[in-house]
Amino acid sequence: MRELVLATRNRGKVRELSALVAELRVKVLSLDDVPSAPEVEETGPTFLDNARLKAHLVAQAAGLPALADDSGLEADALDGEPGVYSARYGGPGLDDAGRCALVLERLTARGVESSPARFRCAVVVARPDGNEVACEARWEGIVHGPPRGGNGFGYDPIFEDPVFGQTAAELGEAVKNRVSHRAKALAALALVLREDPDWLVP
Ligand code: ITT
Repeated sequence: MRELVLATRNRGKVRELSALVAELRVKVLSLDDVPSAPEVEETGPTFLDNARLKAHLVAQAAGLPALADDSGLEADALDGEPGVYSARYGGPGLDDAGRCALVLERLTARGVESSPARFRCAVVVARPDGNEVACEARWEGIVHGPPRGGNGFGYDPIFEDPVFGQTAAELGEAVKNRVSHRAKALAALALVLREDPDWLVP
């Protein structure tokens, strides 16, 4: 069976990606299976640059295809913040709840209670020989407080889907995995790979 390394240390992503790649019919490995995988400095200016960086470094280290996701939240009223800094917004002392609180504080500081926003996701599958497939997608919604819901991770409790009227943390994983930025990027990737099933193992 073909093998694919999930190049992420975020447990929320691992859970979602594992469900989303099921249709690729690959054996999924984690970074724990690749002890030589380097810590990646996400210094790129875009989600796509950072996803590329992660996927190629891990594919090289593992000698296997690797899938990386770079993603984050953009709030219009904050000029696109937290953006590519989503994981480290506010510095290393904050956890997910602290970062959600910081977004809400900064909205208040700008005199608004809510803002149009989107989650964005770039996914890249890289092979050790340097070839790659990349896809991007977004999930439009509204950021506002107070945080609601106990599912998901990251900014899910403050991101409301306008169709469901619920936050991503209230939706539950089955629904989120149909409508999210990550779900749509993975669906596009699956379409590309389905066209060329031998791409993962040339
Ligand atoms: P890896 O680099 O190891 O994959 P990371 O958490 O550092 O893990 P990113 O640099 O891509 O990953 O940062 C993504 C951050 O954006 C993540 O930590 C969350 O705070 C936020 N985020 C991304 N997708 C999200 C989602 O579906 N729900 C909630 N927050 C999300």
